[in-house]
Amino acid sequence: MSVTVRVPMNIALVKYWGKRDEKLILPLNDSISLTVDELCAETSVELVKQDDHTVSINGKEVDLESNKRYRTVFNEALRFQRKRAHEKENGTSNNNIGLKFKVTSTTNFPVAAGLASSAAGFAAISMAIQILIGLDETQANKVARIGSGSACRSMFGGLVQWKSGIKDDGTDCFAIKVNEGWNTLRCLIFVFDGEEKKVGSTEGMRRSSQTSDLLKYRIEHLVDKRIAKIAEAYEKRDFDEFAKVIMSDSNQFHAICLDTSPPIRYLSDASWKLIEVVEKFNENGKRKAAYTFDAGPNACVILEDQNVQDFLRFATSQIVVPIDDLNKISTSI
Ligand code: 2P0
Repeated sequence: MSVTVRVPMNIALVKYWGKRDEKLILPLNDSISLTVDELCAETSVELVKQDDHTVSINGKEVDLESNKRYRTVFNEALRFQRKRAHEKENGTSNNNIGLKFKVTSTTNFPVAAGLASSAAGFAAISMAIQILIGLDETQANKVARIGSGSACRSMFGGLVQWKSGIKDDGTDCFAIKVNEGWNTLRCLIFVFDGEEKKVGSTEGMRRSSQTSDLLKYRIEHLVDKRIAKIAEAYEKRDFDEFAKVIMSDSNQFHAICLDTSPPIRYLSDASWKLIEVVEKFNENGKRKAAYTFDAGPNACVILEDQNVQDFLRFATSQIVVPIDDLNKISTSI
């Protein structure tokens, strides 16, 4: 049997940065994200008779020796399956013994552009496996998370919170849906650079959690308040407050990267130009657009539908490079 799912990416509004356990991928702080419906990974998973698991992404075979997380994900899923078989039938039968996962995945957005493709990818693998071998929701969420931390937030639509938990075994660490239905929200993605980032998230998080005092301050004093403010603003459809918190947290995340030793710089001159454009667009009256940047220079601008055209016109008049050359991806949330 083959199972095919389509799973969207998500963009963090209050960022996850730092792990309390690198093996189980347990974060130091809660984070909250928006699921971006139209940017998806479409993934088929089957269990077949072959020598080893295989993964193909956009037609390219993945080397499972240098991308070890896939094997971790498959082994954990099979462990859950064995556990269930044992509980149900006293360990007497497991029909899938000797079978290996065959994963075929395509994304409708550039994988190397730092657009959280791994989040959509691992969430899709995990959801397909969930259906294929019968995992419960908590198990599937864990399987996604150990593939890529932020993947556990892609398993729901709308506004999603990933709870860090405090337990060492991670049983209180999972994502939950907070709210959905702000149907007029849109997300514009500006791809300034399609190259892989110089400092990967895993290394960047490790460095920041070891050296940044600002990271500690943010976790102790700001993250929970910001998540509550985002949830409240979303509930009230208060875009002005929503945008204020999103931009503060993005800026502080990049300040933490600079507060890291050696420092990490993810934003480029183009990113800064975009920040200036959004700040200028928001200058008079209430905020109508919010930028947020992950571990790379590409921008995600969140706005309400009625402001998209105005923003694009304004941005085109401000940015020297024609907007069509920026690989703009317009999508709904
Ligand atoms: C986030 N990022 O909350 C933050 C903001 C990047 C900046 O989650 O090591 O690929 O697999 O847990 O999930 C990127 O990190 O890292 C990320 P792992 P992941 O979206």
